[in-house]
Amino acid sequence: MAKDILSTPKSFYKEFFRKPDADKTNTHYCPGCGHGVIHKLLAEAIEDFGIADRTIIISPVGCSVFAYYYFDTGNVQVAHGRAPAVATGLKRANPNSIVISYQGDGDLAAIGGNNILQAANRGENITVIFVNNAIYGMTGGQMAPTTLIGQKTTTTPYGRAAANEGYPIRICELLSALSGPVYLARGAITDPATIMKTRLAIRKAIKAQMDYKGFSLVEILSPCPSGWRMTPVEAKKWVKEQMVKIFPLGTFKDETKEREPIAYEKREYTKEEIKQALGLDKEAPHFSHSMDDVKPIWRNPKIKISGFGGQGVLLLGNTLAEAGMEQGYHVSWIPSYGPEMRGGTANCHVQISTSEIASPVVDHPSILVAMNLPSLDRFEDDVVPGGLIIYNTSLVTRAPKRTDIESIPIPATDIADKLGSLKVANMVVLGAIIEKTGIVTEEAAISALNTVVKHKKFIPLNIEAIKSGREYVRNL
Ligand SMILES: Cc1ncc(C[n+]2csc(CCOP(=O)(O)OP(=O)(O)O)c2C)c(N)n1
Ligand code: SF4
Ligand SMILES: [Mg+2]
Repeated sequence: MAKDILSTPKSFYKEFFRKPDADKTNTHYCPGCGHGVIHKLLAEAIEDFGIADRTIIISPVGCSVFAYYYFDTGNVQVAHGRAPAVATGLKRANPNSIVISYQGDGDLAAIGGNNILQAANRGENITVIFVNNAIYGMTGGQMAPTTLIGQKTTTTPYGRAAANEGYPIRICELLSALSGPVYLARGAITDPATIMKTRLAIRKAIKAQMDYKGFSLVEILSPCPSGWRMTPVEAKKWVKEQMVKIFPLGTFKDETKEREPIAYEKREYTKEEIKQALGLDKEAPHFSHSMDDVKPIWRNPKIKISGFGGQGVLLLGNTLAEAGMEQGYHVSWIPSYGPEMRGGTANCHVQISTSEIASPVVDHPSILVAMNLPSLDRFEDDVVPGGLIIYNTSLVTRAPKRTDIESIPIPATDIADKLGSLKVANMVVLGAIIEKTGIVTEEAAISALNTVVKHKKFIPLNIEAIKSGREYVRNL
């Protein structure tokens, strides 16, 4: 027995080779943290059920973000709160997989509150391990939806007050009201007896999924000594004496016996049907183009387009990518949103390539478009030697400092203003790109506009702006 308790489950890595630092045998969790014990209970269940090869564990944002260091299973890392949505996709694409969404209370009950509600309500055949430590552990101890009344956190320094922050959300009780879930239980890991009950609950939840019975969730009250500013012993005691009062342990729903297994419709599609469904069966407009005619440094260009939110940088990138696609190339386009909308830089990354694109990220562009000064300040140094910077002199008040790049100054906003709308400054720049580099043709760009511009009545003005940008660069 002692050997069993101390041994490493097979679905757990013995050494955490994915950890970037030299220390490959210790977890990244704080002493006394509950995540480690919960990981072990989960790993043991996966091993005992013999399902490691078809299990996918979803680690979200929070202290469990690095779950993939530990589990020798499939792993997917997802955006904050979105694990139930990703789990839904994974499960529906492969109903025979075992999908386990491993989420903290901030992740599941705050930012992902609606995600979990909807997945549970749909009765998705997934298992959720919900680690409730009554706080945002990873970010230093802010209040979570499950924080107790009176509990001090960095965002409730005087203690959570119901009048101000409302009451702790009881997820098991809340989900019990829905018809979708088949199994809901709450456990803890404070002493051997509760650990054994939690162990059983985890197994029951996974078994429900294996039997195609529907949505299962096990909430586990888990100590966070660092977030709570307690010793590991005090933290355990606090779970037992305080948390359990608000979050009683037990089974809240168990319909595993009564429920009929979900009968997934077996759907197999031919390649042609898939193409048809995705609209890829139609002949795409094709414009002949050869990258050989492009100066080597701009061939298969990696482009970064940056400016204020509202300057149309995303649309410009989209148009370029679409035009590249219409010329028969592989393309990628990824936008970067964020606080930029409030005054920094919004940017997008575009690649147009004769070969497959491994990663859409453009860290070192061969072409940089700077629509405003912060964009030039931020990205100038990243441009590859010999690369091109096109900058909007209407707003960029300095020339690039680099001497190993080419640059095109163009008063895009002023030209757009003369054409009647500041909004087409992006298309003026597109014209400049076309004229200077030839990476896409004007015909392909105009055709692309038909796809990317929603209101077709603006297309003629956009075309005029492209032509103006070309003309400006031709006359430089
Ligand atoms: C979209 C987004 N918003 C906010 C954050 C910052 N953030 C990182 S972890 C976290 C809270 C995690 O708390 P919880 O889910 O309870 O996990 P724990 O660390 O307590 O295990 C937050 C808000 C983020 N990474 N992404
Ligand atoms: S901060 Fe809390 S939840 Fe995160 S590793 Fe440390 S003890 Fe665990
Ligand atoms: Mg938490």
